[in-house]
Amino acid sequence: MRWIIVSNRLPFSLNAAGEMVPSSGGLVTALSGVQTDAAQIWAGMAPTGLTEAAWAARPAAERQAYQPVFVNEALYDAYYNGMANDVFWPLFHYEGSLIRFEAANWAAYQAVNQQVAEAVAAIYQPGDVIWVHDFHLFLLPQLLRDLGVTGRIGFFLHIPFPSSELFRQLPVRQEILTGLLGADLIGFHDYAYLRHFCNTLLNVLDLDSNMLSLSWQGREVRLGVYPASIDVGHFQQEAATALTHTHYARYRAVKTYRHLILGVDRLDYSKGLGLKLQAFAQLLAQHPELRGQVSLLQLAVPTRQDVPAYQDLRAAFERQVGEINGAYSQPNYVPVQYMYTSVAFHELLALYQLADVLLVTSRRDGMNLVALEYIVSQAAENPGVVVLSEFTGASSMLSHALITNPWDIAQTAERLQQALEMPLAERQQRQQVMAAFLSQYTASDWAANFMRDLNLSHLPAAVQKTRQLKPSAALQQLGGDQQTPLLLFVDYDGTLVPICERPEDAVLPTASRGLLARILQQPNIELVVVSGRDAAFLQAQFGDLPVTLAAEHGATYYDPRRGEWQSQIWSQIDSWYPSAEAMMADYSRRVPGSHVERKQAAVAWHYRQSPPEFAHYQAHKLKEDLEVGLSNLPVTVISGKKVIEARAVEANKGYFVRNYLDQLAAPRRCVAIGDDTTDEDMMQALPPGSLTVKVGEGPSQARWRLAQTEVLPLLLQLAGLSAD
Ligand code: GDG
Repeated sequence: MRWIIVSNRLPFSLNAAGEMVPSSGGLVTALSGVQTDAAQIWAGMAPTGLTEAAWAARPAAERQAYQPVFVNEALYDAYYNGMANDVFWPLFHYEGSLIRFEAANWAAYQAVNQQVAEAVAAIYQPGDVIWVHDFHLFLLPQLLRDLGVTGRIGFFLHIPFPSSELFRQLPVRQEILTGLLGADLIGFHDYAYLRHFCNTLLNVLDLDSNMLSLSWQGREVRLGVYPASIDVGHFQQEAATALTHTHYARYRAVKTYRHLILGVDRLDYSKGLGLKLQAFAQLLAQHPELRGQVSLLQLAVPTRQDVPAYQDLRAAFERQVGEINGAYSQPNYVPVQYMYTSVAFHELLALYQLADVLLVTSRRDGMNLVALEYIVSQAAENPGVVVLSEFTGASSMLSHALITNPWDIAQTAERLQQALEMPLAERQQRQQVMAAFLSQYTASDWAANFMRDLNLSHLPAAVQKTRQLKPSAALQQLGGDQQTPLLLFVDYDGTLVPICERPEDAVLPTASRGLLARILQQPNIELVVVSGRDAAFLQAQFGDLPVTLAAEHGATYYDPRRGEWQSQIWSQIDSWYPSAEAMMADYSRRVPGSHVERKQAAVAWHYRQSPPEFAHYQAHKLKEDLEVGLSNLPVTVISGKKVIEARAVEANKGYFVRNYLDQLAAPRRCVAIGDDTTDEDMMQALPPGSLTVKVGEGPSQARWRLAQTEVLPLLLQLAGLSAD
């Protein structure tokens, strides 16, 4: 098995000498920390300066490890800057005012995703697992499916997933979601992001999920929370090297003040650098004794420098640095030391070691790996303190950091003071807890957890354990003695007739009625229609055809030989029905568009026409109310597609079929055909060797599957008739 990792960029750039230089950034840090035995290929955009011809001349080992995608420069710009950076990045970081949506950029985004999908599909081999990363490639999972990839596809989002209130502003919201749903597993850093995603699915696609998985186009899509981590061992090992010590000594020599607060961020508005400076300025304003004693060293890594919003941000930030330094500088003391650059890895480690406090004030941050790196780089005998924004994914993991709301400047200033004054014992205790956690949860664990769940996901092929049935082969599959009479249990909606938007429109077509009449003229064949519909509806459809009708999931049935309906209910319906009905009536007053359906042995609350998110929430509440209020009574509470139903315990297709079979004197060759989950009970109740058929998509225990349009041809074949 190989892993094909796909991200926007490959994890290296080329220097002037044409050598590969590892890139920095959160995604690369997380992924390059993963230790695995699986062979890996990394696909992504070719780095600047690499041509197709130059790539073909690179060593074979490189060409096997990476699959560069060569995209036209203007197209790349529209996809990357125009769409990813000007739409998704601000939207997903709650910066609505910075969003610039343009149709041309969206077209470029689609085109580049398509190009990447084709490059990946070209190297894909059966058995490979594809792991797609981040917001540049939202469309990739479904595009890969469209190109015939049937293997496992995982998707991990490195940035937050915003509240559905915000996501819904996106003009291409449906396309993004359906693109993603081509994956078998979609992972997030934090539970809140997963929650937002599930609400969004409900609001935009009217898709219900239980936060763990959902069913989409006959496949199961799993969902999960996998906070990213770092290669802890590598950080600890490199922190102890001579190179790190050299950098440390150099910085230590020029540290003439007592305390160092460190910031390490890309110069991005999501990182809250302005808020950081305000908090630091407030600390100095309120604590004159700290002036000359504490300095903030901000490493601001250049990023997206050609985007105007980033140029403005840099100018504003530098102005703010100037103002603070103007106000508080002293000879030999610069309050804010600002480096607009990235530094070498060992130099970064030295800074982590030197700093007394790491200050992270992100306005939003998917995770923030810098905080994790700082923690594992601390010496146990004199560790520093992390002041961490509560709007980072990392704040859920780093329980013993000093958490702050970065918008509350006074609070952050106070946290800084608390960090600077924190006694050694408390610093050690906090550090110990977090370092111990991280030593058990590294980047490899992150990836292993994700991959484990991805491997558990159902492949489209695995769902097909229920095999496709050709009507002409049905009798042969059924087996048994040809003289033994046939007994067919057949569901109505979605099986004998297609599902209709309005249930009252699902009447039995005259042509179908004619075919059924022909089938029923054959000797040794009996048809039982088992449906959730009420008796009156079924009677209206089948009229005087000699069909046994089981209404309300078998609560009552009509025997054409006797010409009367018989109840199957022995329990006390009155013991629960009025209360269930009253509770549902109460909910239908609260939830617009919902209504109560009263049946003989069941009462149901329907909310198909209601505002999805609110109705979904109320449905959960109603189900709970019913379960608590009706506990120990002979009733089953079921949640179906946009319906909550309370039914007599006997109103169950499996229960009905079992009783029906018990009454028979002689054996039968049995067949059950249905499309819904309630039909699974019916299939389970049949004797071994029966023919069980699932209609349409979705998981099922049935041995066979076919399309709704093939149900009548199947019945004809079973009756020994041809379809014409
Ligand atoms: C995205 C999400 C999420 C930084 N400066 C230098 C340098 N770095 C390295 C750090 C760290 C990485 O870059 C930054 O990672 P973060 O996680 O803090 O942030 P993003 O780049 O925004 O990453 C983020 C992440 O993806 C992973 O899913 O946590 O929320 O925004 O590893 O060490 N490395 C070197 N020199 C520098 O100057 N060598």
